[in-house]
Amino acid sequence: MHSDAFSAHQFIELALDNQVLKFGEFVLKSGRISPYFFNAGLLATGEMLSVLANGYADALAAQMKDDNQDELVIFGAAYKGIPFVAATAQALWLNHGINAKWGYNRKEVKTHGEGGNLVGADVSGRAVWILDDVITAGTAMREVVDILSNAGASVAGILVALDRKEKGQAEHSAIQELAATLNVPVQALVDMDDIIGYLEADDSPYQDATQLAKMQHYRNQYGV
Ligand code: OMP
Repeated sequence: MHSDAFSAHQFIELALDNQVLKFGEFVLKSGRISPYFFNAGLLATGEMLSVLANGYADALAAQMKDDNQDELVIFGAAYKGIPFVAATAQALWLNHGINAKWGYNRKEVKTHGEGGNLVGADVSGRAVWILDDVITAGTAMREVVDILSNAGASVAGILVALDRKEKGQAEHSAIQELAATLNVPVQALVDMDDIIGYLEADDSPYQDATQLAKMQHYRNQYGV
């Protein structure tokens, strides 16, 4: 199994080539109007899922260096975090020999069979790494933290594909707020500055001065 080191530049290019990352005008969950949107639902090929999962697995393996790796529990937030957590558990095993426990939530509570809204590894009493796609203002992530807390779990860390590096509830970025509130590492594979840096790069096939100006303007408005 080959596993190249994750490259933000390559990931951004792959995302643009496959319309995962798009430029235009998008209304975000926070109500902000953004000149770009990252749709992780379109990471819908074996190659893209592998690149993402290998990136998540490398980041987690680096975080776990000094800890007991057998204690690693990873949790995917419904819905988009679910395939990512499964693929990452596999990448951790195949690339790093780390046998992580993994689970996820479902949005609809099941009232028959085993019941409940959590699936997979038992998270009760465990410190869990949350995997998700994007952080903007941090609302989605705070909901996941509540789900875990209601299940008797604590948060060991947060890992997302994209940190849009935007203001959260106040002047700090959503990631900074989460890190400060929970006192855990919060990490992203790629952030808004990487995307701007990619657009500025001389060798970028997506060079576009108008788009770059819109991105910079948006960053001035909502960025930190
Ligand atoms: P917050 O809850 O504001 O942090 O927004 C994060 C969520 O917004 C993600 O989980 C996505 O559902 C969605 N989103 C994207 O998927 N891609 C983006 O580029 C921006 C958003 C967004 O609406 O902010």
